[in-house]
Amino acid sequence: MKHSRLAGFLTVFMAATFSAQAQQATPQSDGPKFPVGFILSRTPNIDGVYDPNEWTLFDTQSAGDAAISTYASWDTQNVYFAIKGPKLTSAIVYIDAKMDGVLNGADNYQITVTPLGADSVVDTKVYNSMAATPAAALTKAVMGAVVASTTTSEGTFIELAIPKRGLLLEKLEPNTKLAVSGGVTLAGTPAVAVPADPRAKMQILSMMDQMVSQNSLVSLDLRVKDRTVVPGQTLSLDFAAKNISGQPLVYKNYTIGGDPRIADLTNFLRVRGGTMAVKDGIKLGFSTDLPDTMPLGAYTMVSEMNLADGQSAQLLSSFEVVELLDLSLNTGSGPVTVVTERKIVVKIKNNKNKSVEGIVRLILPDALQTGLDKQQQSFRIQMEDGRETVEFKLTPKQTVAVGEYPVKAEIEAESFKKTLTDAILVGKK
Ligand SMILES: [Ca+2]
Ligand SMILES: [Ca+2]
Repeated sequence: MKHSRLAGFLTVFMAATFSAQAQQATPQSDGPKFPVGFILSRTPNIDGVYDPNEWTLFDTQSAGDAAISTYASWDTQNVYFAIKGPKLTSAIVYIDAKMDGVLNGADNYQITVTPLGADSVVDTKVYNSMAATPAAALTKAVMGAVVASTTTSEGTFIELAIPKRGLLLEKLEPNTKLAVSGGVTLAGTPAVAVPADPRAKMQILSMMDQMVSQNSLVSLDLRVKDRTVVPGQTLSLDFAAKNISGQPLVYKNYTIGGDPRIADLTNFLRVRGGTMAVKDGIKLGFSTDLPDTMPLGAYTMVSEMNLADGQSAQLLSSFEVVELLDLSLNTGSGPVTVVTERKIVVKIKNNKNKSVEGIVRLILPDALQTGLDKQQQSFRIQMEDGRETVEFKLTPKQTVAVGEYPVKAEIEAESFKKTLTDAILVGKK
């Protein structure tokens, strides 16, 4: 690795040639401080295991000697909550999706997790307009929530994923806001709820894809062209650090790399220390080729400047790894009769920043396969977010028996391969 002594406003463009190195996690206690109420985009592993690289803390309450910490996270598909505390028997999360009051509108959710442990059940109720009691009860299936919790001698940790459709949200994106609060029931007799009514303590959370620690010496900034990437794609970022302290600023080093969850999958760059003149700074181009096996989800890149006096400034920037293609299979509605034509449609969206070519194969039971106009078709989508519709025509032969038949569509493009399944009903003529 080449070390550069950076004097003045120097731009160093780094090709993806840096060897990957593991990065040490910064202890949260004396690490950089981030503004409260902003939630960074990260996809946590809902396994009941606490990992500080998955969560943003937004509330702490005390329960006797113990602390109860409430965390949140988000990605384009889900909002996530976590609660860490002493031994608990249940947890509750309130969400006011439109932030217009917890008893106003049909956007008010009470999500209860009970009992805790392997048999955790999520129970969701919707509080409706002007009603203090739940107007409707949703099951876990309707809400689509997923929960995991563990209790050890140290206490209980709960992780909860709530899909956007469960909250009737069209999109989750930067600057989406939700009013939320969390509460728990402490293990023991009598059962004590902390706080008594979490709805009195709603907090507004803003979804962010970038966060900078609070400090008055250096401003960290980042430009990223495309935060949504697919496995195998190159992630390119332009970092900038500027001295805003009013006097020459000595720094020990400046590092850029993936958070500890992905540190061995991304490049790591360490720039040796130096001095930034007043109002002067450093610009760094950084790129990293994500492996084809890159796990899907939202992760962060961490850029950190360690200053001479032991302080550090940190910038956390999220990116989300999505599948190469978004796909859907539509076999039409209602039964198809023999000797009539039915369109079977595969819709494809390209999530890559380059053109993608592939093949769609339609696989039906033998009796139906011969009624297809084509067995397979190729497609090519030039642009990112470009869409293509691949259409097959099925005309069941006279001899096909009435009944339900499985339909499979195999889609292959580059190293991506996926099979969609549906069914088609052949009815009486
Ligand atoms: Ca976890
Ligand atoms: Ca409301």
